[in-house]
Amino acid sequence: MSQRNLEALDVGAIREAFPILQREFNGEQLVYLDNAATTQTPDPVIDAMSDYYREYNANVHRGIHHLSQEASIAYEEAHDRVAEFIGASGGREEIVFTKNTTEAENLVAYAWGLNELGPGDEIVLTEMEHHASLVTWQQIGKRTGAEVKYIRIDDDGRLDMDHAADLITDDTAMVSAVHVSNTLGTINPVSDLVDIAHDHDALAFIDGAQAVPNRPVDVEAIDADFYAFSGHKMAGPTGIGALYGKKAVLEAMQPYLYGGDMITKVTYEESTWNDLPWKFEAGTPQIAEAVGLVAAIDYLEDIGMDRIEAHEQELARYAYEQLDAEPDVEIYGPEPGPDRGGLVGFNLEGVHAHDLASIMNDHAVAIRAGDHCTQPLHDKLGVAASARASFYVYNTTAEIDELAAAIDNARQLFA
Ligand code: 7TS
Repeated sequence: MSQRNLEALDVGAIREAFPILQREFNGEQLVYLDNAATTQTPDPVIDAMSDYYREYNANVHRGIHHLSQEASIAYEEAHDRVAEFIGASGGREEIVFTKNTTEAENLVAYAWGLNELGPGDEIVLTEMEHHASLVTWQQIGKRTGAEVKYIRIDDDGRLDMDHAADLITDDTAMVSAVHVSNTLGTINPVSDLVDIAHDHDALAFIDGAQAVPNRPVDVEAIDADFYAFSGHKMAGPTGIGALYGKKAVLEAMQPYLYGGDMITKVTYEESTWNDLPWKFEAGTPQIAEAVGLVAAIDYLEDIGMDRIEAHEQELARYAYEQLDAEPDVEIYGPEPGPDRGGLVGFNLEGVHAHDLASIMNDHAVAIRAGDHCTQPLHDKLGVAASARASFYVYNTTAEIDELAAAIDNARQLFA
């Protein structure tokens, strides 16, 4: 991507929409590079949620009164907007709102996995799964007798697709794979994985927590049976995520949570289930958060998902090159290119990632340090922890220079 494209995105103007970026610590302006954990929230999202509480806060699907009607319409239409955003032509029936990506994984694991899996079945994951998927399917495996297998990664942090082709067989019932690794930055060839899964009549679940915020995603082009992401990683509020599911697959599934709103008819003996997606949305849902998520989607689409992707690729390349020039910095994951997303995980020799993050924090540079909920992957990399800088639409190359300066600082302190 050219520099011109980067400039085409007016980062200065974008930053003005994010009040939190003005914060200072120890007299230094915040440099927020922990976007893979959670992104910051722009004024239009804050305003939309504030308007909801000021103007039309009410419970949904149960009131005849004006406020409930307005809230219900906004809440229902939020499903349509999410469907449109990720290319789900089935509309609201294919979008279930959840708390986050983790809950979407659990919904499918409980509602589909517990009922459908048994001894002899296999669940295929990748070695770079987030705990949200890894721990969930591991437990479902233990409870059902299904065996969990892992597609290997190579030394560059890419999936070994030959191994995937060997591992996925007619015994495979579910392939669950991360779209973009939150630790390595690898963008996986998920539509190829889905094709292999379908060749063997297995279902495919794609964890899009690190993909939907940063690039155009078309779930039907990927052909995933399930696809999940979180609002708080895409300029939206916490407390809301979405599970996309193909209509026929969702229809065949039992509910996950029982209670109000997810039923059609209830007697003392029996209950029948509501239509999609409400069958999977028991109880009072995240109404304000759904309103906020729509505002976030509008905000991101106004900028353009392709431009956001280009901006992040550029920042990731810049950061990679800065860090790669340091002989004592080890970077994880593939080299910059079309299959690497907007984050860089690394370690500075002789300095624990937590100490590094703490020194950076003294300079108001916020990064993540730890295992990033990928402990088995860290075991495989041979480290207990790593540091990670992750970028979003409001980050600049100047902020990456500050990251590099803070690394210099840490090196001197520990020398
Ligand atoms: N999947 C991936 C790939 C993720 O990166 C995360 C969160 C999740 C699932 C879970 O998302 P949640 O919204 O349900 O929590 N990843 C991170 C991270 O890298 N640092 O903090 C959270």
